[in-house]
Amino acid sequence: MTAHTSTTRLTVAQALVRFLAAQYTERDGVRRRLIGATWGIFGHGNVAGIGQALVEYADVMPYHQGRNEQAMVHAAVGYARQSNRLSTHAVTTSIGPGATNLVTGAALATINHVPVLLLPGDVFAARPADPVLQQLEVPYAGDVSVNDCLRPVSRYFDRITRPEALIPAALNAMRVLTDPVETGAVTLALPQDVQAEAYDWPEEFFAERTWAVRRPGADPAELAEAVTAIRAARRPLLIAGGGVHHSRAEEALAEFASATGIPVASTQAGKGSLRFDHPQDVGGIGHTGTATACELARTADLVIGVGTRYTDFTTASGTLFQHPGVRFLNLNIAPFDGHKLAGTPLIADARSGLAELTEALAMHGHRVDAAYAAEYTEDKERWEQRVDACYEADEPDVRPTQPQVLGVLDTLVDETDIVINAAGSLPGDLHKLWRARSRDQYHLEYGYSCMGYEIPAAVGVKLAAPERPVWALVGDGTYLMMPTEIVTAVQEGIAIKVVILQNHGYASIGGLSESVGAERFGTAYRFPSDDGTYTGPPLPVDLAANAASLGMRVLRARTVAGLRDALAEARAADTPTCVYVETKTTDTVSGAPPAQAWWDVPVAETATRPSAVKARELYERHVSTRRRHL
Ligand SMILES: Cc1ncc(C[n+]2csc(CCOP(=O)(O)OP(=O)(O)O)c2C)c(N)n1
Ligand SMILES: [Mg+2]
Repeated sequence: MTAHTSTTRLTVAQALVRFLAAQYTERDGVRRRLIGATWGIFGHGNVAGIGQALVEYADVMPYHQGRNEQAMVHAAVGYARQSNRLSTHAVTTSIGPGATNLVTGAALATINHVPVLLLPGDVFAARPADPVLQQLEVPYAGDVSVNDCLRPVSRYFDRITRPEALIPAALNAMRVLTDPVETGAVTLALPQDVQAEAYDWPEEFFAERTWAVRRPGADPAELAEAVTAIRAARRPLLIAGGGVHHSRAEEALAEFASATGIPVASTQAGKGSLRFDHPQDVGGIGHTGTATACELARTADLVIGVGTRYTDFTTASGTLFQHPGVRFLNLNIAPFDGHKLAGTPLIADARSGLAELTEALAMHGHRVDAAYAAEYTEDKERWEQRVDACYEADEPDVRPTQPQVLGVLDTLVDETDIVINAAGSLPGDLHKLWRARSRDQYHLEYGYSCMGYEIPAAVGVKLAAPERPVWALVGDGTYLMMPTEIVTAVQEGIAIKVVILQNHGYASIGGLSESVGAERFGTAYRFPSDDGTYTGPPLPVDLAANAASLGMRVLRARTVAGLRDALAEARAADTPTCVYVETKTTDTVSGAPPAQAWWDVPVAETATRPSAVKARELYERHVSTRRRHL
């Protein structure tokens, strides 16, 4: 330390908490706290370090008490996504199982490009008495701890083995969290002895620091090439991905679509980029998409991907785009995604890039053919009628189907409501059916499709948007996976709404299992029958009573009419409220329209059971339609 620098003596944990409280982001003239709060579950490895620092600095760093470490990450992701990635939470854990419980949450954050800061405790750096409680011993590598599991799922990983190493590590962590290309889970593993160690920190380390979140514009040559490609296309289709939301490019997209007449389909992460009733919105794309979007994709000669990763659900596992001369133009801030499907890259922020495209095309007065526009307008109208038919419930006194539950909710929400889901048969139904009324109403986590994300994410979303109705829609299997953060919602009076759709097991995987010749094996929540399969009576499990036991107010809905009353009451509630409903099963998985495009789930190449043999024949027919775009 140079003589003229003033210093403050603090522990590493205290210094980190003070540092985090002074970090800000700025974009489009809006400045906000980068780390809005810290979630924590304490044990050895953080109780005396970060735990002590959080009580010492409670005035500058809000704290939330979690129940499960994975759930804390989900809450942080929900908060960050609702904050347009400009603010997030930190998550502190003890060493060992508390730390490894972070892995699933970290993978989810990184895959979805959502920032979260993870602070797992780690074994002693000085190693005075190995092994400590919960320490993994690796005979061939003395520097490995269980926290190394977090390396592949983190966009930045560092282990703070000396106090002064915190300075570059903390700055790198902030750089990655606020970088629109790099962002995801950032892990600073904190050996428990180092957390408690004191050091003389330069005062500048604690000064307020603002991280500008950049919006790079397009390279002129790439822009010119993009304009040429769009002008030459007869049947262009735009696919809006999650990047449109991250960049807050929805208005720029609406202007582009209105000006050019190019139809816009959306991925799970991108849905809501256009309002459902925008003339160019053709709904979800791919395996869970609408007939309108899938048909346009099959015949498109130019696919303009904006902020999309082109997952297998989007591309129907490589079978969706069938025009012989189809080309891809990819507007993406990440070169990695911009080059996918041998596309023409347009590397830029989605909002900047779309605005530049709109302006350049306007000079040519570019617009798609009227016949093309008439074609998708008609198809869009036809799909809306199918949605109406799924939503309608003629008999108010019987159990609703799953789409009818969505239909009732559809009549109650306005543009302020936020609907959260991640796994089961709901993502498919929602992608096909949901009418997104505002840019952030549709909150699907489908990068990792992690059962259990919904309830903790709702808590995080509600913390970021306290005035808005926030709904976690969960299947019964998903509810059982992670109801833990209900307790946090009750403790802190976070008025989330949880809707449990009971169908006695994994309806989605059951349907998939049947289609691949696995005969629904192990997918229903039923007692075993004589042949050893679980096909006996349903289990006497009462999830409504379970939610009530955790402190939630619970409304049981037995009929369509009862559901309407319960959802309306839940919507008006200002305390955490649960609606429990048994859904009626139908011949498709849930009563929604069947898949309009394929999804590759490899089927047994040899089997004795006829169901599998038949499934394989169909599988091979689908595989033969796959294309490699070069
Ligand atoms: C953590 C996790 N484990 C396993 C899966 C695989 N999986 C996807 S959907 C599903 C079943 C979901 O059941 P439920 O929530 O009841 O919804 P339903 O299928 O009945 O609509 C499973 C096991 C997953 N997505 N996430
Ligand atoms: Mg279920």
